[in-house]
Amino acid sequence: MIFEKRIKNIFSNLKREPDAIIIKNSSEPYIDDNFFYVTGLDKGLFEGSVAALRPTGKVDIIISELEAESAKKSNANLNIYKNGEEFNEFFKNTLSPLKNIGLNFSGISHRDFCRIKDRCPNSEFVDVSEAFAKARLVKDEFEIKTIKEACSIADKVMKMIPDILHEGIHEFEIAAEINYLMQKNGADESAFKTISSFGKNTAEPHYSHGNYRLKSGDFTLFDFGARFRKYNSDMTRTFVFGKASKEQKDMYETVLDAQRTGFDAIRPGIEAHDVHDAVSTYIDNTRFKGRFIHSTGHPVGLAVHDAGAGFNSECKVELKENMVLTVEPGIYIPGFGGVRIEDDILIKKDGVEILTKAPREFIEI
Ligand SMILES: [Mn+2]
Repeated sequence: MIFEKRIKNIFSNLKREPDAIIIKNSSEPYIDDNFFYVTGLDKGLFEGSVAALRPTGKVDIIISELEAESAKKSNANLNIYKNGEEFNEFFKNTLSPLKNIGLNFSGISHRDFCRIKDRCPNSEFVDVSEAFAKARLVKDEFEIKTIKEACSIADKVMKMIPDILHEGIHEFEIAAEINYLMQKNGADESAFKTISSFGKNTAEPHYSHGNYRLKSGDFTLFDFGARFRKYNSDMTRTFVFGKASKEQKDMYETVLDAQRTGFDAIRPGIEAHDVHDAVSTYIDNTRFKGRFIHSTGHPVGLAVHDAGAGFNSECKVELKENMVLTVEPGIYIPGFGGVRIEDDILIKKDGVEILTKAPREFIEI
């Protein structure tokens, strides 16, 4: 069973095995995505729910009646409560025998932590967030298949964008189209707030969208992803609307070459910063030196920025087969505009498989 394997793997990342690991969801948006990682559930909200993981790979979940039907799709042992009293009863029974409890310090609310501490005055608590992160970096077969679906939805939508752009359209209109088209093509929702920026707004890497209207000669930048069964994709393309200037074309070609440098550098055994160093050195050797102002990429999975890692010059994560990450160099010139090209890749034995396939060559619309 795939989830049993995931849970055993999480425990194997710990020097000292706790008696159990407790995942406790708060309310939206403070839901720990590890809950879905260990139960395999891909529908439902599961606010307030608890998952207790054992070193044997078994998992108990405590959920309200409201989500009992959804939870049955998991192989977990279900404890369904009808009221607060029953919840407390289950919670106490699960927790009271535990001397040593692992918690995901990156995913639990402070209030929940205090409550658990109150209920278990004699237990010791250890942070197991790193163990979760480490396990989740390397994707299993099911995860890869699901991420590929999420990538193919985003891809399909990216390919439609040039046909829907026209002079005078607002940034927010295209953002709305993108979100609609992703859902229409099978996404559960957008993976994060869609970026649709034109003109000089493209120089802000995390701009979302506003009421700017498209003019001839503008850069247009679209950064979005689809969420499919809780797994995400994340991709970016930059086009020029109308005829490009030489400067725009140069920026684009430099970013594209920098991305290729990144693809070529990636293989199992190197450290993430090696990829970033290769890409940033490439850009810094051009006249766009210093204009690449973020990390080269990040892991993608149940979270868009998965496992809390960003691949910058300090990141010592060793790259392994079956990791999924983005490669997304960019050049940003304030007051002028920016170019970013972002794709999701799967690390293979001898290099990369690019999962997002929309054309990467320079496009004038
Ligand atoms: Mn990204």
